[in-house]
Amino acid sequence: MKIGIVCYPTFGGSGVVATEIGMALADNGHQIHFITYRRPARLNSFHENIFFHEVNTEDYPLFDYSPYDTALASKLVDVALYEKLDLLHVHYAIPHASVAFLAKSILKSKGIALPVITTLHGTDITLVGNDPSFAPVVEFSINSSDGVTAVSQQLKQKTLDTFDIKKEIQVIYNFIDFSRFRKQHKNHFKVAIVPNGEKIMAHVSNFRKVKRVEDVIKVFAKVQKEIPCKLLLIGDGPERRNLEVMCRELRLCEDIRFLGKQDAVEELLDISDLFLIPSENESFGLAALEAMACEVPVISSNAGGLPEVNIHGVTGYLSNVGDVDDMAKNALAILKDETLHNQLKKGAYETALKFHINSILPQYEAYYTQVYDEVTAKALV
Ligand code: GMT
Repeated sequence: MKIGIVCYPTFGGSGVVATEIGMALADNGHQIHFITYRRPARLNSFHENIFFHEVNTEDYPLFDYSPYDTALASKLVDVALYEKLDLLHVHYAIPHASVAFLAKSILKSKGIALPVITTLHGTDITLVGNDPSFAPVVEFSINSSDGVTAVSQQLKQKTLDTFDIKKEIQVIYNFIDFSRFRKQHKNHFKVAIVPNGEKIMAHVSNFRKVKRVEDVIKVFAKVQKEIPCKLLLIGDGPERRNLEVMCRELRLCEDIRFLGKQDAVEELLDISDLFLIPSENESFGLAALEAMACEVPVISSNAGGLPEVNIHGVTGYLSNVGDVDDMAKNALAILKDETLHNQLKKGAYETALKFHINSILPQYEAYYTQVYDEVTAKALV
């Protein structure tokens, strides 16, 4: 199939998932056209089946903000027409689902039916999408998509609870590529970070408020009082400055390393003993899954879809949002008991296997075929 993919090209989870899907589909022989304002972060090598179409917005003195939506819609029409796309898959509803509807309507006026699938990722429903300034457009554009997927059962339910949805939503979970995320036993790297054999706790995110990274530091501060350990904070975002101040005030700078955005996250997960993700809201928690694939148990909140990924007592432990005492208690229980730690490492890896790319990708391919057949049949009537 010739598939157009629209996503945010950043390190955010939706962009990562979109890029990984596109690259895996290209390996399976599909022709993939990424359409976005910058080359996606994880799209860093040449592939004969992958094409990238950059969306340029014209600067004009009248605009305080360049009209990206209009430029994207025009580019979608152009790519669909000249590359003869069979299907368009847009990731993150805002603004991609409504822009796809506009492009589809323009193409329809030219006698072309372009099937559109929207994948809902999380904050496009839970945080940004239900804001009154976006909600009517989000609801309309979800209902106007030919196919809709959500990355967890909880996100599907949340979408149905929040909006008046007339479409069937198909749950297709996030997935993991084990050729990249796996235990690699690079102990020389570990020796450089913890020369005295301290335990390593890690957190990966884009440091937005919703991630509650301050809880990661609070948990670490409690654990560190009882056992020698270091904390790796991987990623960057709006909360970083506040977090740095917090580390200074708690006098923890020596033991907490802000590593910024990293391409090879798997190498840092590989040397970690425990992963923390205490989010206020998390539709799935791809970062937790990546840790689990590297055999790292997870301490998380029980928000959103996290209980579908981090299985309490099997892959790590869940606590209520903000309950840093419980999270610290669980972290200490794991780090002090080697037998429990090994048991949870095994549980984390075995659970991650259920989200293997080889099981999840065929679900997308089958759904593409189903939606394509439905739209084509309707167009013939
Ligand atoms: O919140 C992020 O880290 C980014 C956000 C996005 O949409 O870019 O991630 C969401 O999508 C990921 C991929 O489907 C999910 O694994 C994350 O759980 C989800 N984040 C939230 O719901 C907060």
